[in-house]
Amino acid sequence: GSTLTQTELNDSLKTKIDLFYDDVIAGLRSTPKRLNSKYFYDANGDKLFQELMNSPEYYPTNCELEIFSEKTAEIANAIIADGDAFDLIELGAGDAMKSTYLLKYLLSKNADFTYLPIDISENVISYLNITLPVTLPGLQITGLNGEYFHMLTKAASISSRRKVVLFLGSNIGNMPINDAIEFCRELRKHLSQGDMALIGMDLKKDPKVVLAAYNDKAGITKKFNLNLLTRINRELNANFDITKFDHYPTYDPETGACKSYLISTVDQQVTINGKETFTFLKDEYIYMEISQKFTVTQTDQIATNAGFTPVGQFFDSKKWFIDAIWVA
Ligand code: AVJ
Repeated sequence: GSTLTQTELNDSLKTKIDLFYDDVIAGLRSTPKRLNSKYFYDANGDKLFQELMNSPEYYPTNCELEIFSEKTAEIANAIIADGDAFDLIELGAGDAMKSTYLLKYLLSKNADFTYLPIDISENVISYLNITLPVTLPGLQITGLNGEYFHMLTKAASISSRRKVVLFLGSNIGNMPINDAIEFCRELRKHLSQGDMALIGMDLKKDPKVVLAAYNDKAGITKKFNLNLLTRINRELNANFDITKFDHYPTYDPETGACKSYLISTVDQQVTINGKETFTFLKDEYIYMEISQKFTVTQTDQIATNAGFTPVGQFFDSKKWFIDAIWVA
């Protein structure tokens, strides 16, 4: 539907900085302390993630790029379906490098579609709105800046065409599995029968390979985590001393949960905005991020659980990553 839910309405009345502040305070007040990895991506975080994607250990992006460059036609044919006009919506589009393969192919086949990248970053959306029509002549693009479900509601209000939603990069893995299922249910609610989702998910593999990807030798992942503390210092007027936190990444091959923590190396206090003080004991941790790894069976179960039917599976040559197509 095109009406905002009460939560969407309340959230849209708060400024981004208020939401960030509320989330940080709530996370640091909880036991154990936690921060939300969705806040990693300020301008510096975006830059660090780009660096990480070029590091030898971080494999997921390369695997998914391989899928999109090698299986472009198969993916495109699966989403073109019966040739009707459609909206190709991408949640968290970033630099859209993977989707560009697909967009280029769809244009070459004269497919009738509009590309609607959604991203929380204003920079990302204005960059895509300006650059993509140049790289991809003839592309119809409407970038949407905001929260995923707010913008999905907006997308539905401007067009009633069939929807194909891309959610790539194993961004879904940044939620615990139950939250991921809830997220997919919510996605399903924003779609109509016959709409599709194309979801990229990182698969379980040699635990050493997974852990190395989140513990790179150059220390980019560590900087990436610490950058959130720097962001809180700058945007929320806090005084984290980032030299007094250590990065601790873990991977549990049993559950597939890859988690990262920042460990306080001393007893210390941090104040936010001159009024909220938090005590960190030596060795106390802040839970920063989960990057869940899945079995192929689990990916089907998530689809079914959320009210989708899995209809297609695309893998890289090492079978380290899956792009799955689900029909609503
Ligand atoms: C792009 C958000 C899926 O979890 O693998 C990379 C982010 N975190 N290294 C991931 C990330 C640490 C990445 N996502």
